[in-house]
Amino acid sequence: MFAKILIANRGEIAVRVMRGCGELGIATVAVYSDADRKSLHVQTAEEAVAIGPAPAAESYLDMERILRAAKDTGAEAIHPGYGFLAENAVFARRCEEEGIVFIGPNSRAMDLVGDKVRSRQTMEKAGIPIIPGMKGTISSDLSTSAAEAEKIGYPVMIKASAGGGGKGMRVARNRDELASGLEAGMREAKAAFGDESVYLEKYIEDPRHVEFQVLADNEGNTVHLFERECSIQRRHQKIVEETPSQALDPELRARMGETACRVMQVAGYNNAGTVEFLLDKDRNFYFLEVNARLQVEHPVTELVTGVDLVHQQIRIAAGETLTFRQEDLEQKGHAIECRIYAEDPLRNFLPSSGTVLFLKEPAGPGVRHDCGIFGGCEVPIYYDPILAKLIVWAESRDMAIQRMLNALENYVIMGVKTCIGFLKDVIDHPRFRAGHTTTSFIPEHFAEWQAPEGTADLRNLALLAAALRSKGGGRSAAGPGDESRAVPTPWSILGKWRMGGK
Ligand code: MV4
Repeated sequence: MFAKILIANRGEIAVRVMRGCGELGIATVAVYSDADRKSLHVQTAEEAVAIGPAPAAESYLDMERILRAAKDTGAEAIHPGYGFLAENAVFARRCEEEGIVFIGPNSRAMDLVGDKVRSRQTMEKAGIPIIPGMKGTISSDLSTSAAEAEKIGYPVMIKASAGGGGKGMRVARNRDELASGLEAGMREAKAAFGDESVYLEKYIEDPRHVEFQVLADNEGNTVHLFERECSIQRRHQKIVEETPSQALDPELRARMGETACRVMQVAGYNNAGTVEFLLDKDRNFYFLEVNARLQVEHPVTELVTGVDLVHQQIRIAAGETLTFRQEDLEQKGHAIECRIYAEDPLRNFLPSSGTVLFLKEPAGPGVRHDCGIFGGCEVPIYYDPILAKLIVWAESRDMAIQRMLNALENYVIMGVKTCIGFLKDVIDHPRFRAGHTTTSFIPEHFAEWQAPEGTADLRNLALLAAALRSKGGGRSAAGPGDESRAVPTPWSILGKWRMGGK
């Protein structure tokens, strides 16, 4: 087992991985940019190495700086987290060359699954259900494309070959829409990926996005840890995830899980990975892609299966074999995750930065908060705006929903704008409560969402005023029932507030 691991990431995932290392008795090394000098992940690790200025390209994406930090501190392995270099096969190879263990899949498997067109072809050959579509990429002239589209049958989806995350995607329901969709799709693909090539697939109407967590050790033992329902997305960004999915029954779950394991075996994959599927209203599922990293939403799987995925990643990377078989794994209860982003819902979810003036974390039975911030820390503008994840577990989905709403109600972040208010309305929505949510749920029901005016904001402002005053007044904020204290506190101010602002 490793004695020391370097975490090549920042924010909540770096803190979470450090916690996993600490539980295994492994020392941790943080790397940080100038903007993150005082951040939580730096304070959490035993050692910390500055790797450059704020821009990610000069710090968290600088492979040689990170490798140098690992060698200088004697770290035997690097955990990449998600984003940054997590799915960069060149970095995985550089680690292998330097004799440093990359905690993730081998670089050959990463190359294969990272190439959407190549992995589609590989999976089709292996009999994995893929979305019906054309071979290779489209030629530019319309008549050939139109012939391809006729063969597939409208509606068709235009997709960027180099793409992902929905960039360059267009739906075409007829030849006219195909012409305009191809033009727009190729232009967007060129701008986003420097590669305008696109291909056509059958458009799956209003699908669910269901993914399966897989673990594979270096001996080829492969298991799935069931599904995650990820259909609640805003502009291809997942915001709420849960497991089990309301759309699966045991038979469909077993078929999809077995398929996910087969995808990973065909890809020669090892370590943790996720197989993404689209599920249509007739219970047909189609392979979409493999995510060769630990996902943001991994905690819901951990809460329902009792398996710590970071521990498993580290053990597999250290050469250990899985200690459980598929039949040993089961889902218990229900888990829901809300992603807490520093975004301003009143300004079209524009990223928000600044100082966290006040943080009140949700807590209680079945409440997990994977958090990358603390009261007083800076939220820089340079990186992905995820601040934390709020995850709940309960015996039933209805209880998990109630627990999540209570937790969101008791979650206060002052100083930067967040999507907490938006999340409350999503979780409380009748369609969510009923489990009737596909990928069209947010666009259809929250396109014009506005934060409810009124006490919530005023309440938070009262908290902020008190927090600032108690910070300035030199006396710590008193708890409830200390109204007599000189320094006004959130509680003393709130005591005068009754909901409704009377
Ligand atoms: C599709 C699709 C429907 N039909 N492909 C989204 C990004 C990438 N993960 C693939 N995605 C999709 N591919 C076909 N042929 C639906 C999605 C999709 C989606 C599309 C629009 C808006 C939100 C979406 C969320 C998940 C998946």
